[in-house]
Amino acid sequence: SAARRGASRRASFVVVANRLPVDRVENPDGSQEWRTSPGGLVTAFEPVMRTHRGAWVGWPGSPDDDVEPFVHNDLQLEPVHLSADDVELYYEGFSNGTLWPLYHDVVAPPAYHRDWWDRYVTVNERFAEAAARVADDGGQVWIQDYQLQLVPQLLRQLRPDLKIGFFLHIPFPPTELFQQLPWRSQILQGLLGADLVGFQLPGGAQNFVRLVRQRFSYETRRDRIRTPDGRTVVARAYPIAIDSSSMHDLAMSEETAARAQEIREDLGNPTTIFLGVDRLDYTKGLPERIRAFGELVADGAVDPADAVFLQVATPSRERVEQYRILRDDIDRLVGRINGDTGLLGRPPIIYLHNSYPREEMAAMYRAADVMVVTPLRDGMNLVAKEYVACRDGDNGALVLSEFTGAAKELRQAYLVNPHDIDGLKSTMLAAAGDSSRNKARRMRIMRRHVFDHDIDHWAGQFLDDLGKLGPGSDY
Ligand code: GDG
Repeated sequence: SAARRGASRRASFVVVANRLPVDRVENPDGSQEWRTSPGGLVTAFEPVMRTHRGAWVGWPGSPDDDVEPFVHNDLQLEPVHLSADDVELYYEGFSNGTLWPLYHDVVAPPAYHRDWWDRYVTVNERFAEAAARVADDGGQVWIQDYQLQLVPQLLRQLRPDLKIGFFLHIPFPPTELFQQLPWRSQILQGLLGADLVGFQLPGGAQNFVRLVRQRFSYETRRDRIRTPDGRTVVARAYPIAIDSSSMHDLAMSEETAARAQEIREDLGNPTTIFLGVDRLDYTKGLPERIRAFGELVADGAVDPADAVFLQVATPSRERVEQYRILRDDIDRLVGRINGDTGLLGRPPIIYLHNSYPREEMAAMYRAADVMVVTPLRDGMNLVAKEYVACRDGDNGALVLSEFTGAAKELRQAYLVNPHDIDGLKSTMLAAAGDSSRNKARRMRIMRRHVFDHDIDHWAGQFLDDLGKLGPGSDY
């Protein structure tokens, strides 16, 4: 394997994230190896990792597993140990049972438990110590996401020489909601340890600055905050993107074209394929969209002999109570609709609770006539951008919730309020029935945006700004 064990060397660029960008896989002969996990972040950091001496600090993905630092595909990996208790309290508990619902507009009720919080602090300390060990003098450290909001401050205490950046992948909530958090001041102080705090949307950055001003009376000017120790913290939006050209190339390959054709045939060659692709998460608006489609079939507006809804729901956070409830709700809903309105061999909804290789996802995007993305709240939503990147000709339509970050960029999508079932129904019909000319025009504009603002552009913008800030700068 490409892995090399041994003592870590110091790195001038360090990414800190809950998970390492690798998964342990078992070979048929029982041996194990690491494989780079699919997903954008690794790709985003690859160029920087290569030009700098890069390292990645994160959890290897299984509890109670002691992994030594190792090198995989030229990437230096620094594992952070999590016990089964850590996973339960810090990850499933505080991160996914408190912060995730709170930051997504409390679409599910957040739970506040002091033992979850205590463990969140302990684990954040562990990540900060690992980053402090590996970062070279004056290096740059980029911390990722809601699981690690205390790391900026903890790391600054250990290593005041570093330039520290933080990026939040999920929404930063309105101030009224954030104030519910019993540990609101600690979280804000944690983030203020960074030189640059990045958000998906300007609104999130503004919420953060306003909270800091209200709670601590720090001096703020637009996107800048002065801290009492004389530092400047900048809070700004960096809408995340995808590796558009590699996604496009994958979708345009002959293999993908053939597979897309096969998928259409397997689905009975309907005129219209509606597609949904989501982690099975209560923020994604799955029941709303399924209910709306079910009503269209029941009303006779959509003929199951002629249209199908393909829903891929990737298993997610299955040990968290709310996720189990959601899964049962969706099972019941899909079963009811297919039972009530399906024809022999033609269930209106094909529901797949599974995850697929990138190639298969690209083929589904290519096969789909209408992509339906209806989260109740979503920081960005990469699926919407991936669909756009996978289109070529003049067909294809994107139905997109107003409550996604992506809706601020993809203005030519068929925008919709996912709480409004009638609105969902009419928008899905409008998208399916629009003229090729309109669809082509909308798609062309969105495609240009997705290609001009790709993942390299995203990482470049953030790191350029970070380079200008921090210790030794007079920004
Ligand atoms: C968080 C924020 C923000 C899904 N199923 C499979 C699969 N996927 C891939 C998609 C896409 C990614 O997972 C999902 O990204 P999203 O952005 O849609 O949603 P979250 O997982 O909630 O991500 C979100 C994002 O972070 C980045 O900042 O946009 O707002 O919530 O890339 O394609 N990929 C494969 N098989 C699957 O079955 N290979």
